[in-house]
Amino acid sequence: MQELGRLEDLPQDYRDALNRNHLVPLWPSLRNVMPPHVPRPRTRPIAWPYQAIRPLLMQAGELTPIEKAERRVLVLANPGHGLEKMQASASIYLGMQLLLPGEWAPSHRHTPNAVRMVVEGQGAWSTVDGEKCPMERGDLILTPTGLWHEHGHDGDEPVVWLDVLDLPLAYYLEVAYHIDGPRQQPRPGRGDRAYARGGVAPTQVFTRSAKPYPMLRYPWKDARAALLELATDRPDLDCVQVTYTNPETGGDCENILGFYALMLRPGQTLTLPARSPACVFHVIEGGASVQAVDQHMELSTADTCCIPGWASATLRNASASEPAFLFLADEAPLHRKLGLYETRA
Ligand code: GTQ
Repeated sequence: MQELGRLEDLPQDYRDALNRNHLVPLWPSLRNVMPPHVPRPRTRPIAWPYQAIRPLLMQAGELTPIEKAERRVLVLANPGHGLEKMQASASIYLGMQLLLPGEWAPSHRHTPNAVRMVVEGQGAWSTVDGEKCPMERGDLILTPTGLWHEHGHDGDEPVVWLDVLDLPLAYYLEVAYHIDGPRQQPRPGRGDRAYARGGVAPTQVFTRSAKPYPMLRYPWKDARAALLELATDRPDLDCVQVTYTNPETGGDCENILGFYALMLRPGQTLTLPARSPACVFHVIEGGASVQAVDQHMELSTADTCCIPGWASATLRNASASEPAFLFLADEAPLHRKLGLYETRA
């Protein structure tokens, strides 16, 4: 490949003249912005053990009252992007949020899409668009773009959940903002009940759905049962995975990030091919190792890691007798919509 001219090859007075006129020569940077054949992600493979996060999060509970935080979150920041950028990957933000008994995280709505994956504790709930969603371990709760949401806690132990947002993308696009709102009045009706059974969805012929996001809570007990049944039903299947979908359209449950639950059979090793989107793994039950790029990450229950796009990953269930269950988030819906989605053998 042709070596291109460097900035240093240009006379200083010429470079100064470019600067003064807010102009930049492309050729010294061309190979950097479009490297040959494969991108060079800033996103690094990195793991955040829950054991390291939990005591610091509990300390935040003592140091910072909820009124001073609104959302008491420690952000899982990928050093490849610089910690201050608060990015796990190019488009994914991850945060571990703590709500203590009796606390209330006030109602607001914002442009970024969010989901919560409940990590520990009982008695908390999120009201999303007037729908009160109980938060139990492993539940996935959506707060899609523009919908009011608030979090409350009627239990007696700390509740922690993992927030996944497309905030880095919204911020980069200069569309990120929020609006504070009044306390919500929960109304009757729950999508997680109306749409509880795959294959039997409310008929859309006579009345169009009133809601772009008909299902806001995906109970873990249902996703777990689906995975176990799928594993039994399809012994030939390597990748025992379900996608969290919009039950009316069958498409991804949110527009930008994709969410999935994966079961590793006892003793299973699964290699996922390299794909353009970055991916997050969070262990709901059991333990697993993730090998990607030059990193080997041992994950226990409640641990989280991310891997860059364009890298294959090998997952291994740490147990020979029990299945392991993982929650996955990736940038695939975004890449597909942009026509940028790729897999590499
Ligand atoms: O719970 O609404 O981690 O607005 C970051 C921003 C959580 C939330 C985050 C948020 C929230």
